[in-house]
Amino acid sequence: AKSNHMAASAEEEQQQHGQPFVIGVAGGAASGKTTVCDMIMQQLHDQRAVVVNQDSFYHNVNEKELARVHDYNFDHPDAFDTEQLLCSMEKLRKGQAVDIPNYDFKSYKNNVFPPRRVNPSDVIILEGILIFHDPRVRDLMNMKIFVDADADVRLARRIKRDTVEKGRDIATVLDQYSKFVKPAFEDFILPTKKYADIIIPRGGDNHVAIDLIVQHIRTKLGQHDLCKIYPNLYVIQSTFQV
Ligand code: UZR
Ligand code: MG
Repeated sequence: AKSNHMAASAEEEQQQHGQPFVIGVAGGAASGKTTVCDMIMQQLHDQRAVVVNQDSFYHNVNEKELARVHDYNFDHPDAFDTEQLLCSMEKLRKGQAVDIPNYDFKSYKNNVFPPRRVNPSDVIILEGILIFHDPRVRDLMNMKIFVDADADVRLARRIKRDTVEKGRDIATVLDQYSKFVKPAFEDFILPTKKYADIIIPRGGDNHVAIDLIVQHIRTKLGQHDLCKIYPNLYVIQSTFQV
């Protein structure tokens, strides 16, 4: 009940103070989150919109862990610096620019220079496997999307992606999948699906779902733009709504 109350207040704040509209896009690794975000961004080309990736907030892997990096669980909630993610998101919500760490998947370090400068925007899309895990992060969101894809589809995509983009061999990818990726999906990612407002089947292939989501975002943005131009309109609206 508490998180419901917080979600409602995020919504109210967004409408009253013209705060950015924050969208969370979660889902298993290689489920199509990035594609969904790209499609939303394409359709919102006339708006100030930005994507923030949870990947950017991976902890540095230290020397001791690096020696046994195949035993390091990148799919666990503790692999991320959630405090820093929260801090960056809070600033963006207040309309401040932030520098977001630049994480390198090859060196496993988050201090690649330069950091990424993210400017204040009207729509902020936060994307990542575990962004629904921490209630404080969830409470920042005005809309929560879970991208659904069957496990075999995710595994097939992941093999392609990790061999082509990350130069890994298939044996390593499969090993990591059964050791970390699959258990973490079942233990930490799938249980957060219940927090979603919208579940998109077939990820980035689902054009109807993307169209509906973009329509909703435009409606919400229209509301807060009107409030900016006619500050009294909010009072009239709320009188009728109560
Ligand atoms: P998406 N990951 C890496 O492969 N290397 C890293 O240094 C950090 C993360 C993987 C991570 C997770 N797990 O499954 C995936 N592993 O990136 C999430 N192992 O990526 O959300 O884009 O699908
Ligand atoms: Mg991705």
